[in-house]
Amino acid sequence: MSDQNQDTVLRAARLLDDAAREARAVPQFSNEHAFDLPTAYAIQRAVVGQRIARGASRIGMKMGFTSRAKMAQMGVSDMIWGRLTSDMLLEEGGEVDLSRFIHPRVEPEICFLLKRPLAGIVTPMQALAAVEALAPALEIIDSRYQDFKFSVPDVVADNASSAALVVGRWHAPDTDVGNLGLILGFDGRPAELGSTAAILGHPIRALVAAARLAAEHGETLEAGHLIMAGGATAAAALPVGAGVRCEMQSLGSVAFRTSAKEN
Ligand code: OOG
Ligand code: MG
Repeated sequence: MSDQNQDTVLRAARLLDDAAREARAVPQFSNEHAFDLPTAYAIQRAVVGQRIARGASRIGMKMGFTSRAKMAQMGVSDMIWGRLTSDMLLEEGGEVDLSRFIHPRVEPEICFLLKRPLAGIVTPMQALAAVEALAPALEIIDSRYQDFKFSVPDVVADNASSAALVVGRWHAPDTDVGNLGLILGFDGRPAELGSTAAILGHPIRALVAAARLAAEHGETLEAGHLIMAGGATAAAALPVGAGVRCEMQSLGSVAFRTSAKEN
């Protein structure tokens, strides 16, 4: 990487890391000057590297834009991925402090826990054979960009908007999650309805894609890692002081509460 490019990576990484820590939106980095996808992933690596230097550890990978609902909501058509770290994992059923976020949204996902490493081109059967357990999950996303607007390189640099995740009860890996109805709601009022089939036709395909993309970037999905398959529905803005619950057919529910106070 050229010195100039290296400088862009470090500058963007600092900007995005500060924005996340201060819960303050920043202008899209691509407005200032265009950068390509490899540079975007290098920025993401540097952003997460700063968090790891402060004591967080890597716990897995998230997939983004694996459903049409998400692609349509955000106006993009490329699959992306991001890095999950220990500071993002929140307690199921707990209270989430909204003051740490800028404009948080929540979306229903499936989470896979791996029992062995996975990388490269694998079949859905091979991917499933590496799964220890799977669970209904909620991802909290929070773009560090103003108005939650970005280009694909922008959102990749911003670690795919990832902010936090809450994972429900684990189920056996052979549990059929191909087409499960789901309802995401606030205080019992439905906000989004959908099916796990919206995730690439079957959520296991998100794990197949994660293994391929990891290898393309010189990474491996490790035993013990959590892999988030991507939102099955559009994301919904998180209200303050609300009970947030997603009920998934045959998997049960995953829930948390939001604090009463915003920024
Ligand atoms: C980007 C993150 C996409 C998903 O599940 O599709 C994502 C965003 O929507 O801001 O997490
Ligand atoms: Mg997501």
